Amino acid sequence: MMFESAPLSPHLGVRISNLDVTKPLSDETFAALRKAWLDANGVLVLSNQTLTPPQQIAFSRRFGPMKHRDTHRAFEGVEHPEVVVVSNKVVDGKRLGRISGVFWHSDSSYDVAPVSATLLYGLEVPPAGGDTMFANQYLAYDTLSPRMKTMLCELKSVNDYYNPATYKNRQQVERPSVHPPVTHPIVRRHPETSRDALYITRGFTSHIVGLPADEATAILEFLFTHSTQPEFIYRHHWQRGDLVVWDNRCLQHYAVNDYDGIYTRCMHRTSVQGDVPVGPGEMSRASQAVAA
Ligand SMILES: O=C(O)CCC(=O)C(=O)O
Ligand SMILES: [Fe+2]
Repeated sequence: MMFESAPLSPHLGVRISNLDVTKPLSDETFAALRKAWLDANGVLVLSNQTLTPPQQIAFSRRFGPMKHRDTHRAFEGVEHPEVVVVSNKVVDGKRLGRISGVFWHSDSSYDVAPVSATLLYGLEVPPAGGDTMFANQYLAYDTLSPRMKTMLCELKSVNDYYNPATYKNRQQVERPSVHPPVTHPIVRRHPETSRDALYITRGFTSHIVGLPADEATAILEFLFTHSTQPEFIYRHHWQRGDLVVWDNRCLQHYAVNDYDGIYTRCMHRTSVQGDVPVGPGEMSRASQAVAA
């Protein structure tokens, strides 16, 4: 057997317990790992890893081209531009990294081509708290009524890094010119599984294109609550050495900040460049155009 796997919750997540990702992985083993990740609806936990930043980068590259740190990020952390330090640690009076994602979101959904996978490695984890929650967005879509699905498949939303709902958390005084708002389909077809998932988040989705604000707010509020209900969630309690790989194309996540000021936490984060999101309607129109 290439590795042992065990489900983490009924609807998402798989733990791989006996694979050292610093060792050369054959294409066959990596393909099996990728399949396990997709089959587990996008949460892969690789336990007991010991990773230097170059080793984490090398493994992350197996998932696709690396995304470099955004230039606006205030904390450089380690010298590799592919690695972001996610931490509340203070060393010599300076913050080592930043805490991020303390709201439901999908990574970089405010970008035209958002990241596909994010890899977060737990170097120093609190003895309690500091969990990360993941919500299955295939299930969020599948459990809507047929009429709601039909309506949402035609709609696009506006996604904004400076969404007022979360902007207050960003400690920025003025809105810089980077990160203009972008539009994405509300229902996203996953490019690898071809399954449809909801693609809105309370963190970054601000409007619905073509709807008045009051209608959009009511629909979005319903979707935010529906898509993050407890039944759709796996809550990861970190062990030191966990490497968690999540799929932003079919998940939302939320970094629970219940530990800051009590315990320290330090993670290394890499992310993989993804595709421009495409909705089911756009797919069928594109295939009709090819057929015509
Ligand atoms: O710190 C975490 O658990 C996750 C933070 C987050 O949202 C991210 O790194 O994308
Ligand atoms: Fe995140």
